[in-house]
Amino acid sequence: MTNPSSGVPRYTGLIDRYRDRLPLQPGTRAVSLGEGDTPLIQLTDIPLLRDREVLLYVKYEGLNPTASFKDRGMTVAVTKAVEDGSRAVICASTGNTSASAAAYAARAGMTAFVLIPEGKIALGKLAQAMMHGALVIQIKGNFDAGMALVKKIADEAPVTLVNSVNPYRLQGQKTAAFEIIEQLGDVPDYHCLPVGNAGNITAHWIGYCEYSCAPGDETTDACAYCQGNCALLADKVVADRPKMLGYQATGAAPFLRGEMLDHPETIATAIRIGRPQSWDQAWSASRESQGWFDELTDDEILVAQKLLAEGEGIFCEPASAISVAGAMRDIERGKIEPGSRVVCTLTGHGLKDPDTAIQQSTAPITVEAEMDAVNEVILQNMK
Ligand code: AN7
Repeated sequence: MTNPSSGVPRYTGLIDRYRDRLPLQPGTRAVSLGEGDTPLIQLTDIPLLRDREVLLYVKYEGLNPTASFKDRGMTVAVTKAVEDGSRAVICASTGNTSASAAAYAARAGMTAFVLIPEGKIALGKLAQAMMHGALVIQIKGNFDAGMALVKKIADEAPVTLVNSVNPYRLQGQKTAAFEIIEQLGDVPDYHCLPVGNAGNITAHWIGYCEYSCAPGDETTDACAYCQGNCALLADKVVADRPKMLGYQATGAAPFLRGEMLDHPETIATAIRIGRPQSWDQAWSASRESQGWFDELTDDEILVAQKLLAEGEGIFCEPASAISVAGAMRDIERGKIEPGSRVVCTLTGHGLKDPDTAIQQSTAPITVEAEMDAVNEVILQNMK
């Protein structure tokens, strides 16, 4: 549909936008909430970036309909589930997947079952899953335990698993890489992501490979996911691919330890994951792109979250801030060279986790409702 006053087609979500690159039947109606088309914002207030002449952009995925990147994968997974005649979806989640699954299931008129680790998901995410009418099952165990359970249940019961082991999730999420290339007009040199279950770094690599590949090119591990989509275009969209940098919280860093962990712990509950499902694929993305994994402490994560919020006006959740924390450290160390163009994905909105935000901020000042009292405080605090 075209807007009569501007002539610009109304944006109706990423399935309509990228349908020719998604594995859906031609006539299928998209289950969509208008996801995707998120802003790519350049950071402008950080002296280190000026010193090193690094252009750092954040892809603000918190501006998706349920306030995280999960909506990109969920629109495709739920559309496909409807196409297949499924009536219910199930997932394990550290919070954002459950919020997104609940919303898209509501949109599709399906039932959503979500398993979450008791007491370990941020308040906003819990509110979303409950409000959208999902059946919320809290388990006395972590995400990894929930994941093992839902995989078994989906094998036996007529419910569609919508965790990122569902290949349609990754197909939807790859569109973030397409958007970045279109917004920058080129590929970035580095792409920095938080890594939990490792689906998103895998999906981005699929997207970057698809846009930089043409029939007859050398085969890479990403070809296993591309499904021949490269052949849709006679020419490549871009010539290169970025180096993929994956960052994990120190207490939940299986990629740094080189093995799965049983007791992951971090304040960034979204990435409190010890047994990533896309383990092999994420290693491939890292190796093939000549990128790396690194780890950051909870304190470093919170410093970056605050820096973005106070310095740039961008509020993301703790797990998201790790991408900027990691990028800044690697720029400082020179691992990311001066003059580079870097994109960091801010995977979820800061409003998801109000508790962590309030705990690390200055408490509001309470005064009498009188001019003198308010004036005094203002004068004391003028910058
Ligand atoms: C804000 O919701 O796994 O490496 O169950 O919510 O693709 O897992 C969330 C993951 C990063 C990690 N940032 O992405 C879930 C879940 C945020 C997230 C990640 C998540 P993956």
